[in-house]
Amino acid sequence: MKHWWFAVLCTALSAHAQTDWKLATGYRAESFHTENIVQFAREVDQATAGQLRIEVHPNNTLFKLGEIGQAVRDGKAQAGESIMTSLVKDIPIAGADSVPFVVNSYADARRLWGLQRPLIEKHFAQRGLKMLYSVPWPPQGLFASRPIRSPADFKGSRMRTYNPTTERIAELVGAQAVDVPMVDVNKALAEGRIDSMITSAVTGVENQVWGQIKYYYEINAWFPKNVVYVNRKAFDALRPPLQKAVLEAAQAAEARGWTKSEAVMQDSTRELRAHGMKVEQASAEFDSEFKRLGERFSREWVRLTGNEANDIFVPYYTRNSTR
Ligand code: PCA
Repeated sequence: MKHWWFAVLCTALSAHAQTDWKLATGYRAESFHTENIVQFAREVDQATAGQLRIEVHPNNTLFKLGEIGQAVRDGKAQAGESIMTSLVKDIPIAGADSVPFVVNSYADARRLWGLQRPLIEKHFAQRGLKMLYSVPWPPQGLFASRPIRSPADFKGSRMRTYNPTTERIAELVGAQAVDVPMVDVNKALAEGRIDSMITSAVTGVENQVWGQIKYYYEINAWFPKNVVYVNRKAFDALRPPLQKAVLEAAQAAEARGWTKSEAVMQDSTRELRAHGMKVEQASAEFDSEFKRLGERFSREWVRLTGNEANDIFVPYYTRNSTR
């Protein structure tokens, strides 16, 4: 039989009942992004003395990467992580970090994020979401099974794509676009379904691409970001000290994530080399032809996105980037 004090204790605790959030992500548990989210959740748990628990569901297990934004808007999961470019159909300005050859360094990427952030916050708020933080993937390089000297070398080959930028690039170079989620790249390679892809060194390492892919060109094409957000109603339902704990942990996660991304870039490039891959700069010919394609992409993107593109790129280019 329960003691009377047990009932009293339960009543006292229910004043600060535990809230549970589910956070959905499309990347593996071992991904540095996911590890960062898990640490964010741990910090929230500690700062709120267990009053807010965030359960992280990695690897598309709760919702698939492309469905997470809508699921969080609908309240089917309280929180989620998306790669920003997966939201461009609904929020075109989310694609600003995947326009090729705008950003060449983490310093540039930070500056771009500073300009993009208020717009992302606004669009998220309009859709019932609260943006928490954003962390970049390492720069996007070119993986290829054969040496690539000019964009013409892609003709008739199959290029793995993961967003509208990579799809358009495949089209512009005359390759067949093959959409493959990040977590299935190793499988697609083993099945011989792709010849090349543009992604980060760490994605190459996670998928152990060295069996089929021998070349990695450090073209630093763009620095795409993942963004972590929560359903606005779920956030508003928290008492103010809990909201504060979430925002503080989010700020720490963003700072930690950016540092980690840069460290991961270096470690992964080293690992590709250690597995016998040739890590090279692209030839001058490739570089100039590819940059021309990049310019064409930028013009198309600005036309499609309208004024908000200028809100970012005019101030961005007013101060010189490292490009
Ligand atoms: N890896 C993810 C997105 C960008 C990156 O570096 C992918 O390849 O899908």
